[in-house]
Amino acid sequence: MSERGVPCMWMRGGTSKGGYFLAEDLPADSSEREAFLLRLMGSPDARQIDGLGGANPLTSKVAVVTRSTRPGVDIDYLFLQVFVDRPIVSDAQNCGNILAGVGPFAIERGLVGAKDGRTDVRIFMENTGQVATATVFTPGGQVTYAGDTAIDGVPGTSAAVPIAFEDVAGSSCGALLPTGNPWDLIEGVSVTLIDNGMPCVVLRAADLGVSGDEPPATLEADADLRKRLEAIRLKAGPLMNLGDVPEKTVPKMTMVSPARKSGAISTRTFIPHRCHSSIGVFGAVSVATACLLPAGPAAELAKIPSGAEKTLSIEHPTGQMSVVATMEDEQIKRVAVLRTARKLFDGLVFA
Ligand code: NQM
Repeated sequence: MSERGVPCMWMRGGTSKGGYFLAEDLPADSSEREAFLLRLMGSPDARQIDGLGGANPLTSKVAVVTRSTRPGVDIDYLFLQVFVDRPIVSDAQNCGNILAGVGPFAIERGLVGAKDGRTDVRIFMENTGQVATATVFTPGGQVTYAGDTAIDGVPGTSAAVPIAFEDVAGSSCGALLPTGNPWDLIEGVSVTLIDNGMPCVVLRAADLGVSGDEPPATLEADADLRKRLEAIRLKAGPLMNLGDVPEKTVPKMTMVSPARKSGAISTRTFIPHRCHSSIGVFGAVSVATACLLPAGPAAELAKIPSGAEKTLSIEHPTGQMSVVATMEDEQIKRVAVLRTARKLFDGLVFA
């Protein structure tokens, strides 16, 4: 394996970065594939010095892509999180940021034919068994990454990749509200346990003694805060049908506080042990959904726009992520986000 090299594209997808592979180029055996990906990223090692990982969970990610045999779907996408400092490769969560690069990658590898202008790519997300539609900019039938769309958390601009989701509720927990309640009490703290694409525990920053607009590094340095968040998370996992979660990257822990700018709500998210420099895509969708519930820590703080199509800007440490929710009978019918992606490298990797 190491001598011949393996075809790989390195891409930024949204505010994350990682390796994109065709499934056929990776070892078929899952433990061999795991060993390969750990060597590729240089894990376990906090600096990932002997690999391509960027020493942060957001830059230690992998997409495995294959042509789909499912009706109405173009490609299947499996997301793998390669832990930085532990020898673990996990498929227990999805990633909507890495998803942004999957459509362009599939077109570039010839799995999907491009139209002149824009090409819709229907993507089955294997981690959660749900479908997303990504729209890729393809003038003249070629993927083009350059464009004028800016997303917070990424410098400069690139071509827009709008992504729409239908029915992502209960992606990993079996139900939008796995306990059936808009809020529960854990360790004396009011929490919303929610999964609209990503299992999240939503709780008020003030209930944990922080204001909720601290920089991620300040929050990460607060050992008491981290301990309280982890104690709540370990109890939330089984309640969310996720089983025991000490070795899992879900549920995520999102602390909410009133919006500081023009958004709906302000967030700081532990994913779950490092504080996100922005917020995950499905994380933002789940928090936006928590804002739209009849009660709970987010619903009580959020500023909700009127109308059937609601744009909720979720504020995060480096700006805002807009989630557009289309409502029907007071339920969310469809959710859309805007991302960008960029090809950084295409060649052979050695691991
Ligand atoms: O929630 C980080 C990211 C993510 C996941 C994480 C993501 C999502 O920003 O859809 O995108 O929460 O682990 O890439």
